Amino acid sequence: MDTDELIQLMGEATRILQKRPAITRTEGNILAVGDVHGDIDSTKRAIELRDKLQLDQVVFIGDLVDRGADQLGTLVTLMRELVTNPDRIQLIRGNHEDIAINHRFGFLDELQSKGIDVNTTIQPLGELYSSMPVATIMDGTAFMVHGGIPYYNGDIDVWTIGKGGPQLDPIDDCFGLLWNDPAEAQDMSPDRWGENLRGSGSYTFSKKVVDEFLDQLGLKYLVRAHVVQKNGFCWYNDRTLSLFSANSGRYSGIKIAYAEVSEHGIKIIR
Ligand SMILES: [Mn+2]
Repeated sequence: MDTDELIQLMGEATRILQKRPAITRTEGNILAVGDVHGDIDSTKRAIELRDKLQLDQVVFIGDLVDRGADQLGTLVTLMRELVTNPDRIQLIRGNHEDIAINHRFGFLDELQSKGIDVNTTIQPLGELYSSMPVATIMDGTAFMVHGGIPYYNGDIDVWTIGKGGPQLDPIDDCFGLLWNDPAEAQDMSPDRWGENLRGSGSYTFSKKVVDEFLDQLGLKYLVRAHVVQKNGFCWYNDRTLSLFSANSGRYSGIKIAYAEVSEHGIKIIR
């Protein structure tokens, strides 16, 4: 794939994602996928599993690029599927769908090494990221998001949260959705909100926050990603499922997991 073809495909994907709200609605039976980080085999397998299990959609919950063995191939695979079968795939933004993060964690280097002109690609890549929804809600069932619950004090109306720009900033209202973690993931036990070892404006949230947030939205589960899981998944408490779906490059040895999510509940899929 050359630079022109990549920019063309990114434009087509951006136009589809721009029509979607910041927080989408998800219905039916879906396959939720955690971080793939450039693992093209896991990415293709997730799409195949959607079809084999006759699910309605595959929902990638962010961190599509950086670190892995074939990040360009992974993003191209996802964009082609989006363009071909838009009703059967969702791409939810992770904290690595960010131009500044891609500078530091490998995606821009990989593009350059594959002969892509990074200078002309940066702007359409940023537009792609800016067009991505930041969470999805399955009514009565689950809030699905890369990081977790954004910091709030008092009341929160998630429907007012907007999409982010090409680079995420802690003042963006979607920042916490993409960066925050359950307190249990960092062995912390704050009453509600705690510091987050990732720094940069991120927080950890307690089970009390999870209960309050989900109950307010009439949901049962928080389905998120963002943290490496040796076994591919982890229940941090009875309502928070964390998924990790990459095992290429530095993540070799990880036992990948996905999750089938429907109104009937959650089932781990290998
Ligand atoms: Mn992440």
